[in-house]
Amino acid sequence: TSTSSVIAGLPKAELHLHIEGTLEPALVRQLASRNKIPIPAAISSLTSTSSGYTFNDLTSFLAVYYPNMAVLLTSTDFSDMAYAYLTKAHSQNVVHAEIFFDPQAHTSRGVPFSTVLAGLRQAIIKAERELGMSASLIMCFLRDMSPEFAMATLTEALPYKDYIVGVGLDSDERQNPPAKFAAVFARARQEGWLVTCHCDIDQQDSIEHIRQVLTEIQVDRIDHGTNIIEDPSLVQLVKERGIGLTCCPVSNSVVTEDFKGKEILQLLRTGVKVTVNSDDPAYFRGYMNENLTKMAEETDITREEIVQLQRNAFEVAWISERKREGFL
Ligand code: ES4
Ligand code: ZN
Repeated sequence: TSTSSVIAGLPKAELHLHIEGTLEPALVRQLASRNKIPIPAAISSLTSTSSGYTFNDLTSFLAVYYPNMAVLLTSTDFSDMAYAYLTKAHSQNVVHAEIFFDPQAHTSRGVPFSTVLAGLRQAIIKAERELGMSASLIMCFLRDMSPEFAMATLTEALPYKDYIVGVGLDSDERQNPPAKFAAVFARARQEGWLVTCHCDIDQQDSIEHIRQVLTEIQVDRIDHGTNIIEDPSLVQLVKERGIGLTCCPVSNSVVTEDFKGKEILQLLRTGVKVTVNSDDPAYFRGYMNENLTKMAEETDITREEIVQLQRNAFEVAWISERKREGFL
């Protein structure tokens, strides 16, 4: 069998996926039309011959990503977006997905928190029933907004605590260190939520940010975090604690020059619980299979190691031990 059929056939868990990053251009158009609002500029400028969005860095990506969210207004919009992703993931044999959502990107536009959550939750329930999939929600705070807004968002989420498995930190990392949100994450942990933070690749203060999430925030996972390879003592720490790194090679290749395949593989071979995920698949044009295929085509990863990436994902997934045993 070919490597691509091994990849396609593997039961997979996806642990680093922004639901707002699954808005395909066709769905943006459809939701704009349904809500009788203008098609966002980045979409209307796409030519019929191009297959999708193009970017070359994080800034150019975020400049399209946030404006496109204007089409998301009703709980049905959020449900349709999430169900479209879950259907696509299911077609690639993803059996469990932990889905990031950015409530502040919606409440700051006047969409109620309850509308966002109700829609996402509805899609998850439908996917469990109709596709036999398992999925959960991770609420992310926008690090380029204030810690006060993050804390207010946390408070707003408390009535829905049981519908959210944990909290994360995303958006623009420049000048926005994890420590800025230490009090927010301390409160989240008190409330019983699990915790993860983005430590994007090749940031100005990558190692310092990774140190902060491990020692000041006490994360359970790190999103990206690939630069940890520059500091053997931090690598040792994540190994000892069994902390997972959710890496996204296709995303890396779009927002920087380097997909970091070599580093991802080296960390895997060192025994770090590395996983491979899609991040914003509609924008970066790669769902789970395409991310694993990129690793297979552009590194010397073995088939056994591809299987190990998925074993890692189930091992560091935020699920009950009973459910974990069922997957492993
Ligand atoms: C993101 Cl690629 C990336 N970086 C930071 N924040 C994000 N949110 C969604 N995608
Ligand atoms: Zn991400």
